[in-house]
Amino acid sequence: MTELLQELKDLDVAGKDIKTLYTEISALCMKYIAPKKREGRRAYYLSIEYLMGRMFHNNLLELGVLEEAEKILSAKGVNVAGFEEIEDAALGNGGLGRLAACFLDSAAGCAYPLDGYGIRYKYGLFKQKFVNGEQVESADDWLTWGDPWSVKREKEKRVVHFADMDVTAVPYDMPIVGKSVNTLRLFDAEGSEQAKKICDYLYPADDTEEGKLLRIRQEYFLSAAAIGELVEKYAQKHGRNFNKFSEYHSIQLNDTHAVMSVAEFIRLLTKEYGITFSRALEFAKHTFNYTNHTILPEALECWNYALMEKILPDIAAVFKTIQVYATREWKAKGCTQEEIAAMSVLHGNCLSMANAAVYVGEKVNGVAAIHSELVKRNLFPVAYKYYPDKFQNVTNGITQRRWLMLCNRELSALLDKKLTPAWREDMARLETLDTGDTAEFIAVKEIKKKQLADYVLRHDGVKLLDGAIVYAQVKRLHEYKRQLMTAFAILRIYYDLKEGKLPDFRPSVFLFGAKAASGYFRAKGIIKYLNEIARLVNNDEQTNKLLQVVFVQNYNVSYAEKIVAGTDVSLQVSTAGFEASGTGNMKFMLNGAVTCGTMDGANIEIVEHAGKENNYIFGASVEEIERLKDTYDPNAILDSTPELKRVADTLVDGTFSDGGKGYFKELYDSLTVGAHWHKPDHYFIFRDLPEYVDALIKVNRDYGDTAFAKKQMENTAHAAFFSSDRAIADYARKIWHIEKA
Ligand code: 26Q
Repeated sequence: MTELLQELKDLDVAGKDIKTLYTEISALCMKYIAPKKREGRRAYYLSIEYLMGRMFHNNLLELGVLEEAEKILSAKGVNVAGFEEIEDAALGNGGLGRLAACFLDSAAGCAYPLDGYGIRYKYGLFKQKFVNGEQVESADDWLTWGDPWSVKREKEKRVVHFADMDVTAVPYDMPIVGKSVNTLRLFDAEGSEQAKKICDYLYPADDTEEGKLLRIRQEYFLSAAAIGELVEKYAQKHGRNFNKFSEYHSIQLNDTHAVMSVAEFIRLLTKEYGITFSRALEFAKHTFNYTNHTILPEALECWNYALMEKILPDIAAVFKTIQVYATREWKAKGCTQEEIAAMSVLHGNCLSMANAAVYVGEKVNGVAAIHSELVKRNLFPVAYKYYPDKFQNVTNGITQRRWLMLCNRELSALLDKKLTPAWREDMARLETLDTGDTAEFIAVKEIKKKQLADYVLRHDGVKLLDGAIVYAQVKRLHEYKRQLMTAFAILRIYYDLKEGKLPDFRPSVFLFGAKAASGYFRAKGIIKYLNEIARLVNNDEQTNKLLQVVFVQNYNVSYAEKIVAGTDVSLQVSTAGFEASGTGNMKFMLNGAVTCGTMDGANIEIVEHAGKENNYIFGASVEEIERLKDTYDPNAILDSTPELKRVADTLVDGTFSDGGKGYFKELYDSLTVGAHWHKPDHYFIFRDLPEYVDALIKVNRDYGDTAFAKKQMENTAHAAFFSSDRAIADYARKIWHIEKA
């Protein structure tokens, strides 16, 4: 890379702004990145989301020139901190999209042959700001920064047919750099105005028929563009005999959003290559795999058959025929009518994308040990009965390159000093960290907290309390994640502080970051409520040196990089059984935060590795929640616990105003009355709240001892398992059967 560094030295920077420099430096780097692909079996990741974040620092790191390049540019008078303003590529929403990005990073990093396919949305996930404490959304026009890391492949465009229009899918390739260079191929839609709309936004609202059709179009557009290409390339090489297709391809469906690719594959083989349906189905069964990311019933995609038929008659027909073949197979196995109904791809007029994925998928996996058990036991029990070998677990992971080496260079340098840089290639070496020696670790944490505070001040205009414990809950806003429970816990602490009941309380900052889906009324209400709590608490002279609440705006990958490094306590408090895995929990752990959380998702494995004694675990287990379901009475708890009632009542007693929007009353009713689709407090906030408050106070008491810093270090020391390098190796071994180059 000496030539690249020489080119950087020769670069004329005079009078150029950050955007121009970004474009030119990225272009220089791209000259040195060439896809290195070998023939043979490859895996393909199909995902509707990719939450890549900034590629600039990551790619320079992978090219091995990051620090040297920064030195060269600084010497020329460039303010390299300016590159922190580069817009994120936020073509995703949350964990599922970030997981896709981490997996691509790890596959390239470990030289596994894995390419990604997705959609090149014109606008990423909306930008968020708060006006009067309420979320205001605006378009995320990420392309104003250009897209210097992608190459448009005009020649490889292909046409995707719908009954009412043709759309041209134009690929843009983003190299994924590591030991090998893989490709993320994102398709843009060209053609009529209506055609172009397909790639405008991620998850367009689907509460109207038009919205649903647009979602179906997106899913098919991705599926048809990707599968069309793979099938065509195969045929060019191997001819019209598809016997060997599955020897060369393993296709991973990231949740159900690209399940139409199964139908497209069968459609192509039967219509264009003269293969029989049953053989095409057999080939599909050896090619596709499905990862489930949620057991929430409302997130399981069902498409109305007639709706799909309207714009994709052949695809709808393939699903119908799959149902016919499946039913034959199930009858031969002796399944009952109920069992067949439970596994059906088409029942009534509903096409179940999950059931299709389970039936056709060679392997079906959950994303953490407990989640994979629930997938078998609660979500697909019948399929598990008849196809037990399909079901696998692959616990999620995160890339240590972005989530430690890039976001926490200070801790990385300390690990280099203590362990030699060998840990960078071999994360297992973290286990040998001497966690009794906390002084330098504490010093690093202080630096990262200071940097976080500077960032929050710049972005949100809020000055964080000096020397405070930082507790953070950053993730999509969802009721099951229970940001509302944290709100109640904070109020409980606030009232206790005012009444002098917490004499030795150490200054604490509660940091939130989350976007609420645009049509999700309650999520928006929770944001407003937390912002109102922040206003009350932060302006109370009696407590505001001790307790601070900050909800940062526009939480995204780049913000997360600051927060995970500068946090002491990671809040992971979902109702047991609902968080499939969580991956933020792993990022915090790696950066030396303790987890204050429930026995849910990957938290369970985190405490298995890092030790229960080094974390703060509370709340009902999955089994207890299951037992509680029928008898749970939140109102009885409120009536017998005045401290809880007092905080819950702030939703309706005039303590806070939601500006007449009705948010708070609706939240209150969801907890005390329920709604036509659920019982009161169906995420069991009042069951877990008292234990949660105790856990938070215990953390507060423990903090400041070297024993607490040791706990934090123990988390870093046992984080190797949560590297996505390990997760990718698991997929490679259990599911894809691919080898490192
Ligand atoms: C479904 C139907 C209709 C419209 C939208 C959706 C939809 C869209 C996105 C459903 C779910 C998602 C995203 C889910 C997600 O991000 N899940 C998270 O995946 C992570 C990676 O496995 C896990 O760590 C998290 O626990 C899980 O919540």
